[in-house]
Amino acid sequence: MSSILFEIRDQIAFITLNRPDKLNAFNREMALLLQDKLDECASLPEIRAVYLTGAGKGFCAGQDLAEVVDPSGPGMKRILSEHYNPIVTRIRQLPKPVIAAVGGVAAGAGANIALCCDVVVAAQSASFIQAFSKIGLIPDSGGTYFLPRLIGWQKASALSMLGDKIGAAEAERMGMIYKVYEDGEFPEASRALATKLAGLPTRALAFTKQALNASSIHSLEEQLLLEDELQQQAAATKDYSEGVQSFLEKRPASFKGS
Ligand code: T3D
Repeated sequence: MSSILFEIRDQIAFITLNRPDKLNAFNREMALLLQDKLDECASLPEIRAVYLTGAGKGFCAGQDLAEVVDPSGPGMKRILSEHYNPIVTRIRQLPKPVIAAVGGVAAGAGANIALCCDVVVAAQSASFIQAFSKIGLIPDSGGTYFLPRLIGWQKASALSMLGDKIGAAEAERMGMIYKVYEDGEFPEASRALATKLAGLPTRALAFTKQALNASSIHSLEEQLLLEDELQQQAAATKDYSEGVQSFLEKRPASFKGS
């Protein structure tokens, strides 16, 4: 069985981290395969949203710790530069919305890969752990970038150092994630959200993502210029014409992602 399951349905790419007996911890094979699948998502125009989840009871327990002590394993340098950094970069640069559907524990790199997605939802019983300090590491996979921006410096600092386990409801309260669903509702509700994202004007969402990516390093003046530039591009899309036309005709819009 492959460590990544991949299926395209109704314009959504469903990517499932699939090492359930290890809580979907990343080994090299899984990390490289995920990169391939994200590339496929970027290149196939029929894909308009990506749904990233984990098989079984966990989302992802971060790095497979058995692999780090394996003398034939990739080693720390390659784990970051060839596994996690390219995954996070691909997710942030993918010109389509990526939803992380966290159905169980998300720890270490698993937590931070979830948090770099565009929309993060979780089941009530899911949890998030910056597990790094427990084994003498620092938060990677963008943790030191995204976490303070999501929940503020103080909470990010405390969670990174203490490695507390945060339940989904608290994560939602803190602004770490978008929404929590009851466990029974979670699969259907999170897939419905992916369906909604796939039906929105895909190019406008891509421009929105590009603007948000840039916002943390830009001055207000630079950001206003970028918004102007991207808004011109959005206004040239067919979906923009359809959005305006459907409003004037008092009917639901039918966006095609073009
Ligand atoms: O060199 C580097 O490491 C650089 C890369 C760093 C990136 C990172 O992600 S560092 C952080 C790595 N992750 C962790 O430290 C988390 C380790 N896991 C845990 O602390 C716990 O498993 C959890 C809190 C996530 C969940 O606890 P629990 O009690 O629900 O499950 P469990 O019983 O601990 O785990 C179930 C199985 O999954 C178990 O296998 P077994 O005994 O049934 O055969 C466990 O060993 C396995 N497992 C869970 N996490 C990992 C793992 N196996 C390998 N690596 C893991 N990370």
